[in-house]
Amino acid sequence: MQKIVFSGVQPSGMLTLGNYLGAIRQFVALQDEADQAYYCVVDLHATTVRHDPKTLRDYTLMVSKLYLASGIDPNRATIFVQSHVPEHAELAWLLQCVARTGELSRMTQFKEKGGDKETVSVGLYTYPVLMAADILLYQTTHVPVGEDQKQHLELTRDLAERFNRDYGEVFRLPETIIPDVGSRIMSLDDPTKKMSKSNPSEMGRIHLLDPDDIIEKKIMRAVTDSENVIRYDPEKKPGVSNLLAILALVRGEHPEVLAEAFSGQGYGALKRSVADAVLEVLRPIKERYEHLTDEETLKILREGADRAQAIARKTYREAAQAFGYICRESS
Ligand code: ATP
Ligand code: LTN
Repeated sequence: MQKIVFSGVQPSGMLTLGNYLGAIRQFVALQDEADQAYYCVVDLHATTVRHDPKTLRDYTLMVSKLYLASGIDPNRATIFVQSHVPEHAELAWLLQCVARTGELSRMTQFKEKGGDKETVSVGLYTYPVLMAADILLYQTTHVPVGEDQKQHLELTRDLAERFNRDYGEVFRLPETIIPDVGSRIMSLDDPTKKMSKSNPSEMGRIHLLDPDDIIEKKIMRAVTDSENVIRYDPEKKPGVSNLLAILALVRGEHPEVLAEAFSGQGYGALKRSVADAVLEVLRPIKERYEHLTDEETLKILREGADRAQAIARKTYREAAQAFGYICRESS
């Protein structure tokens, strides 16, 4: 069976070190292993909360460039913008008629983003169904994501299974790939919360394009604890463990082993090593980003959308036909 990888990132802000270590690094590794890899900039998802149209356009281009700068190769993977392939919204509608309000009400991310308020958009509520459509359109076998997306992937499998059972075998059930370490990089100023690109606190996150001195400052000021003992214990020592996890990921080592190596040293030494490692891993990304033009990025996105749409259209038609919508053209 072919290995088909799909994943997406929202253009809802500047990408963070959490996005890179939790998701994008896996995207780069998987483009070589997979028979097909699709990496989408999910702009339809980014409009489920209040947004500024101009900022959305800027971030859409910026995230696309950061995909390229991080090492995603348009010759090995298909990079595209979600709204350029309308089948995503079309299949989402069909799947909204398969999904149940009960299962969407149980989505923890919806609740965390204010789902109890009457003023949140209907799009925020149905967002996991759009995500299922993204994945199922490409007959995806593997979806690399961070820990926070696990529940959405379970819903995707449930919807695919229900559709296949009730209307005929159209969709493949995807597997989730979540890294053991790095699936949840925590905020630097509040290590009990996830490092998130849309959180108002700037000091909690490292942007991939932050200048070196700002990165150093954010890491050197990271919240730890008063014990001054280096130990990997995410429950009891979330700040120190987060720094160890970041260092381990960047160096390709284990956080427990690193903790041993740092034993007897203070938090200052650990922070210095983390800062140096992060600066080194981000340097080539920043350099490549500077050299990418809007024109060449837009060309890659157009070609990506053409390739993606050819596959998406085929799956959508199969699903629509199985569901009872008659075809406009004879296919
Ligand atoms: P937002 O703050 O707008 O919700 P986000 O920073 O959580 O955004 P997404 O676009 O939702 O980012 O996520 C893109 C990918 O990055 C997803 O696979 C997600 O699981 C992963 N990811 C996001 N934040 C982290 C983090 N702190 N640690 C590890 N992975 C993360
Ligand atoms: N919901 C995800 C982004 C996302 C996604 C996808 C990830 C949208 N569609 C399909 C994997 C596969 C998020 O907020 N991180």
